[in-house]
Amino acid sequence: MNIDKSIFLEKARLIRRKVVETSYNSKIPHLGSCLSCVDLLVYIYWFVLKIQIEKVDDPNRDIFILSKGHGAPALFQVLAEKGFFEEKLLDTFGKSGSFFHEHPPKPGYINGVEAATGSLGHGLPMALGMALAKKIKGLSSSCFVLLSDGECNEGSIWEAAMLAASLKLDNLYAFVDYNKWQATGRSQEIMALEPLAEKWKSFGWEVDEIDGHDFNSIDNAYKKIKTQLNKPKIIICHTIKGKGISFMEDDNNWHYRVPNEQELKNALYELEN
Ligand SMILES: Cc1ncc(C[n+]2csc(CCOP(=O)(O)OP(=O)(O)O)c2C)c(N)n1
Repeated sequence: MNIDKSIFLEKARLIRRKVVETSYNSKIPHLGSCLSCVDLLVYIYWFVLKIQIEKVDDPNRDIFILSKGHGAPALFQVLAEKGFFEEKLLDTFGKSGSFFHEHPPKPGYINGVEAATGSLGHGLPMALGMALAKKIKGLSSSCFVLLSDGECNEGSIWEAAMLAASLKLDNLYAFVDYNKWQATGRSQEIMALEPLAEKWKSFGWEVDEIDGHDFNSIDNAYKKIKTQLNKPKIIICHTIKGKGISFMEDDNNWHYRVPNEQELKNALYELEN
């Protein structure tokens, strides 16, 4: 089946615009972190997940967990755009009493949010448990998780990596948003991750490594690893923190900074042109 790349580009640009506006309005940070994973979220939600929004509690739905929970502003925009809830609810983002905040809350408060994340290192273990439950129940659906590179410093990631391979969980898929930065510095300098692909391979995972902003590369990698049986799968996606806005790209100040009025205007201008 041929899939329409223009949907990917159009949605990614729209989500980026909304994420920047939300950060400006709410003064909530992690803009660089959100922008680096927008393309992956769009690919996963528009082209991979099998979820009927009118049946979000269907036991045989696919599950997505945003393990890098600080990317929640991007996830919320994607969920709204997919119709999981009224977009208007996002006007409460960051406000007292709202469930739309810096990180996803526990399930039951926002349609489509499957796990509370934000404490890094927990999304993969949770997805593993859900993937195992699907196998035990004989369900055909899968679990997907988005990790960040700094998050791969967490021991819980590697414990889950070992167990998932040992359980042959071929219904578990991970994507790494490998933007090479953490909160305060370069990932490789803080705790060397490389050779990352070889590490996952040696833990028993099916691995591919691609440009995480290129639709065709993501699509080809996903279609290829999908055919692999008896192994969990991971796609290491090389990304750029702040992707899409020239003055934010690869500038880790945008981990914590929020745009001022002029920067907002400049960013929106770039996303229009
Ligand atoms: C267990 C844990 N420790 C520390 C933090 C604080 N924290 C939030 S974002 C972040 C940096 C994460 O870097 P990375 O995982 O590479 O994600 P990026 O923002 O670069 O996409 C940290 C340390 C956290 N959320 N969880």
